[in-house]
Amino acid sequence: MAETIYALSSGGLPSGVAIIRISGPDCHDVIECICPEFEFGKPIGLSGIFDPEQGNLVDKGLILTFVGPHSFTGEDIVEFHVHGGRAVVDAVLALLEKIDGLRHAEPGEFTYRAFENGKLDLTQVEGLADLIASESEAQRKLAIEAVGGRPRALLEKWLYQLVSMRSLIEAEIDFVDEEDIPGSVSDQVWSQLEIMIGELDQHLASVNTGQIIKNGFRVTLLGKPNAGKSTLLNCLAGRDVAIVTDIPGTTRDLLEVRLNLGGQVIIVTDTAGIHKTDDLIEKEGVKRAHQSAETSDMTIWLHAADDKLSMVNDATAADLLVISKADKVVLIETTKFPIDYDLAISSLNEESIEKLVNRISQAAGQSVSGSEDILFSRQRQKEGLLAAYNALCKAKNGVTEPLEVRAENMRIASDSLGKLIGRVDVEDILGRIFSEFCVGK
Ligand SMILES: Nc1nc2c(ncn2[C@@H]2O[C@H](COP(=O)(O)OP(=O)(O)OP(=O)(O)O)[C@@H](O)[C@H]2O)c(=O)[nH]1
Ligand SMILES: [Mg+2]
Repeated sequence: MAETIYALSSGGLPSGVAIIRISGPDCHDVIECICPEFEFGKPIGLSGIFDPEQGNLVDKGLILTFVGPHSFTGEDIVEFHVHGGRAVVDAVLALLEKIDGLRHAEPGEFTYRAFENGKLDLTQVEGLADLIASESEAQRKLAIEAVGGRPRALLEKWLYQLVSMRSLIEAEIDFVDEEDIPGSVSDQVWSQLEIMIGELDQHLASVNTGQIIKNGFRVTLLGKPNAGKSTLLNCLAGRDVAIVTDIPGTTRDLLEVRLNLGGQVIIVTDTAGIHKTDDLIEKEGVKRAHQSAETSDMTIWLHAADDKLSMVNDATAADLLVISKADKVVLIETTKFPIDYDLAISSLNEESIEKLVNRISQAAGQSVSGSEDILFSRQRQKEGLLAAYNALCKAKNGVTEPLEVRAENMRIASDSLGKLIGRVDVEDILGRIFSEFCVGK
């Protein structure tokens, strides 16, 4: 029988209210022991919490009980909503620690029990982890769809369809010698399979957008040394994140800032100035700058307005060509700069920075357009969908192969999809998924 676990489920202390949650078979005894005025099974009520040894009142709070299996974990659950003082929470936790059969929960253990008891599938567990970690509106929307079970429902539909398709093929294999079977039963399977492959393809195509929402829209600032990249980073962050000097080559490492623009997480990376150098450290910095550019969703090349030297080739490959230090020359509106640029900015001119922020925000928004239909955003999910897609394509295209081989490929696809909801052979990935949770969830 499972042990009864407890933990503080609400956030940092002190707080107005703190929630201590208990799950497991001993909930009834816990209530009897420390809340004798309350009756387990009553959904909610105000009650004193007493130290059973001394008989004194520890705190007074709301008690909620959920009788299993109608609870988050599927087990009996009690929640104490107590005053959020550190000493109050410590005292209540100390009471629980003394009760036989109770132990403190591990990170994610409540959710693990919900999964074990079939309350949540793995896509819902992942959604929950994402919801708790969400920083932007777009991330929240994506995560709540997963918690609500849309990916699970779709995967279950596909699994159901695959089972029925496979049974039709099995039937044809079994009755292959009987002459009165009209036509080929499995013919209808291949057209159904084609539809499923199309659906998988569509969801695979949207995983990248899901990943941008989940991991953030990545913007890399590039340019020659002294172009004003670090100054721009500081302007965007609204604080002094990067060291700024007039010495070329100040920045060597990559420096990241997370912004929340237009409901999306944007990660801006400042880089070392790109130029030819024999200095080992600078060389490494330039290499990292290029690597960051390659993995970004948007690159911005800064070219200082007072830099009369020619542009570096990389500039033209950037998504946005920005003239920086525009205050140094009378550039905005009046003179036309000798190169085609998208925007001119100056760290001394807030309005110009605002314009750049709008351009970034616009690009980020475009990168996730149509995101309402995105159900999958994790690498694990992408790999599972892709494995299923490949196996189904093999099954469909293997027209010269025996039916048994084609049916086997469909089974492989089922297994890949089953892994995504946690139905088959997932011991190895459980640890990774549940390690994302904090204690109390
Ligand atoms: N007048 C003016 N000076 C600026 C502006 N932006 C940056 N600077 C100055 O230009 C110099 C270089 O700025 P940084 O932000 O360190 O340039 P960087 O591109 O990060 O340089 P590295 O890290 O060496 O590659 C500093 O002295 C800044 O104060 C601007 O918009 N206007
Ligand atoms: Mg710099």
